[in-house]
Amino acid sequence: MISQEMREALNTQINEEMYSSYLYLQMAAGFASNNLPGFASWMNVQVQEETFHAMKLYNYIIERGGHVRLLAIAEPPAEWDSTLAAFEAALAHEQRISGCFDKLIALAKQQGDNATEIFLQWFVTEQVEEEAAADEIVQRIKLMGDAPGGIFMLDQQMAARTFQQPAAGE
Ligand code: OFO
Repeated sequence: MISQEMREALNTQINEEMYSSYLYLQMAAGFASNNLPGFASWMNVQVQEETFHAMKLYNYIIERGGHVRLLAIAEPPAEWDSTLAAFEAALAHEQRISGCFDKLIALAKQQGDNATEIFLQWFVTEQVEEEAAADEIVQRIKLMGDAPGGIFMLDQQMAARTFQQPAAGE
């Protein structure tokens, strides 16, 4: 069993992950409308990843004998000024999510909830990758500067990303 406070905190994190999914779906829609299908495809893979994160938390709460309560998902911003601005927002968002997991782990430690602490370690590793992925694209866009056709070349590379379903137990 997990404590009521821990269950509520994990439940809130499901909502954060669903918001992440919604945020990236909105970004995907913006890229698709701006004729950047590669960026849209990259974001759609991100949507799948975030849904997977939410489901991982959902399954854990149930496995530990808790009840899941789905909360309202906030409305994401409607648009961003540029491709760079969207990825800078994605990076800032991932940094905030990393902070959420740090707080959840602090709570698990405080409660002596070793199982939840170990469970949450997966997300800590995942967040390192998530931040690095967003940061890499921010840096690539910045390096490209105003190079003619640069954004369209990068768009073709972005299309290569696919969703890798983690192995069972991950
Ligand atoms: Fe983007 O890692 Fe979950 O939220």
